[in-house]
Amino acid sequence: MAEDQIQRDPKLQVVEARKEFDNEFERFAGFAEQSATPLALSSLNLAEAEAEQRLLSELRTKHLGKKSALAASKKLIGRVSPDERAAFGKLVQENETDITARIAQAEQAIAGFVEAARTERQRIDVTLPGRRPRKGHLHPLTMLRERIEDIFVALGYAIEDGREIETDFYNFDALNIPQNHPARASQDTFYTTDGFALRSQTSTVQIHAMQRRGAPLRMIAPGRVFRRDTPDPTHNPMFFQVEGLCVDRGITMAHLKGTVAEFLRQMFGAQTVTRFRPSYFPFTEPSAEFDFSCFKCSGKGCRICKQSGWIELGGSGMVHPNVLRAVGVDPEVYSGFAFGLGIDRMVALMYGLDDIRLLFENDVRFLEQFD
Ligand code: 2NL
Repeated sequence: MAEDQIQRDPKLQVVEARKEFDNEFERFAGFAEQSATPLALSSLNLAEAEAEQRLLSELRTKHLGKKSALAASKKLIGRVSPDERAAFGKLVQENETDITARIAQAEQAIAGFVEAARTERQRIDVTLPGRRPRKGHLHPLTMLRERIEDIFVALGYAIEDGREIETDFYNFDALNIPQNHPARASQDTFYTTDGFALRSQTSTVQIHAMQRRGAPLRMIAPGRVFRRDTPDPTHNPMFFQVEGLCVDRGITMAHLKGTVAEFLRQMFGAQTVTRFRPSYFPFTEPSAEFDFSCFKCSGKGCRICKQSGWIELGGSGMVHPNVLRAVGVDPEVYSGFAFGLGIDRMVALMYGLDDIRLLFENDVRFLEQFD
């Protein structure tokens, strides 16, 4: 429509604007049908309906806003010739009423639909069973370590922890391990920087504890130790150990035997019998290895104890005077016993594992069997 024509006939401007509105409103016309859910809406999903809602809002601004053709027409009312003014005013007015009503109707319908769709999306079936969280549990090595700790804490022992990298003094010298001992060789020990090694037993923790606390002292030292073994079903270069230490005036081998026997009774039942066999360790004198009656067959002989009725568990002995001297404890005043056992070996035994490496693969299918 040519500009000058509109200038000459203001009515034409109103009619043209109305045509444009009708045209653009077309897509929303179906929303306001007089049925519960107009077909035009029911085919939309929530996001689509919300998009329509935005478009409709833009349409309202365009046709009813300050910059609309309608607003311009309203300003024109005072400028048309007096004899045409009433008719023109009425036309503009009717248009405004009509457009306002139609937009409002469509807006209401679409708002109702969006509201219902949002409610529907949030609907939950409270009778549905909940999603059960997958519950984890401690590693079997941790479970056994904690059982051992509990038994010794009840006997008055402290639990001590320490570093995994040690100097030769803590790893060997203080433990009376001679310079030429094979354990010191780099074939057996993981050396890091010059003069440092990964601890090959948790005795290192006990040496630190004796230096720090002096005597008397009762403690256990559970922890990770490292040895340069080639992995096989019964060896792993990293494994877990508990060592125990009791130092006081008048401590004898009888205290050692009573303590180890009581620990094993609490571990495997009151009927458990313990036996000691003479052995040798550089850090104890005398030394003994200990066995206990098989928890499976009570000593009759079975697959677990290899028909012997006994299970070998660890080593022990009376703390060597040189060890006490190395940490500044007078062996003329104090004596002590010590013992050590492997936690991995014990877990393997108790669960009938034929390969201790399973404990370090962290395969959940294996680990979840220990729940
Ligand atoms: C074994 C043998 C043993 C010890 C560890 C120890 C610690 C200090 C002083 C004296 Cl600080 N001894 N520990 C004593 C005897 C045996 O372990 O078969 N372990 C798995």
